[in-house]
Amino acid sequence: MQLDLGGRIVDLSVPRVMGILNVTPDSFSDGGDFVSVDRALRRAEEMVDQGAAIIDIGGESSRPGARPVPEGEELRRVVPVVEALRARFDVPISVDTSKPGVMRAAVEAGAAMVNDIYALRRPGALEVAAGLGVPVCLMHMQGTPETMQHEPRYRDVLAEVYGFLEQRVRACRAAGIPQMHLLVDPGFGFGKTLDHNYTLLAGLKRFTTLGVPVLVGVSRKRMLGEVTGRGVRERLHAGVAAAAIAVHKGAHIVRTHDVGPTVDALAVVTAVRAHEHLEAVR
Ligand code: 7PM
Repeated sequence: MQLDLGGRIVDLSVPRVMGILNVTPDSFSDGGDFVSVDRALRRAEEMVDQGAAIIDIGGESSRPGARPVPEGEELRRVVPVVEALRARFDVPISVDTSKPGVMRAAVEAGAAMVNDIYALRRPGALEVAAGLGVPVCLMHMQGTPETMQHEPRYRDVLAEVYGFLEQRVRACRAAGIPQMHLLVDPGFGFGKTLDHNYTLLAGLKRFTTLGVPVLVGVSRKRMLGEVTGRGVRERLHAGVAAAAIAVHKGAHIVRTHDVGPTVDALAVVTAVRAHEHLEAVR
């Protein structure tokens, strides 16, 4: 399996790491200004040096309970960072957004991929993404970021998330997006209890039967905190373990804040996989 990101072919027969680059406001800056662009560039450089194959830029926090960000605000945060990154590094850029206007502006500025937690369900997103001609990651979410953690419910979480992604792949194909431009993601933490999240991780192999690359994001999430008792800044080791398990169960791309440690863990999984193949022919 491979992914064409603006002419750079990413070979997914080995697992790849997508580094998370948040350009949401903090106490130093509200995004878009020199300080935040400069800081984003330095963070991106660090992740590229650590082996990130893709940098995912997001300007809207999708944290549980988070409120939506106006489009103008999101554009002001994201577009200057895409342009600056594009000018300085060769790494393919993904834009983490659900807004068609932001998708279009980011791709015009040089982004090679769209990562959408709404799986192109927001009005106009499917049509715009199809017109852009770039790969799209379709993520499952039950509810919206504001409400998703209020009693998530499934009859059969694996079957329902799988069915949703299968439908979204079909809708995208019908809208003219080629299969080779689609990725799927079960959306860990997006309208899921602890039990739902681990059912999905344990059963992840099933998603590979959709015939498109599987991307996962578990980095620093509550599902790690709940089994370790650790706060968000202490979840590195748990996240690396979960990333290794996800890849062992078939994930092609791991989206993470912790690129270096994840790259090392995936090298071990890849070595084991090579020896599974050797074992099969011995
Ligand atoms: C606070 C809590 C801020 C959680 C941000 C988050 C995913 C994603 C996010 C994912 C894909 C995070 C999340 N998670 N996109 N965007 N898959 N494709 O932990 O799991 O980064 S936002």
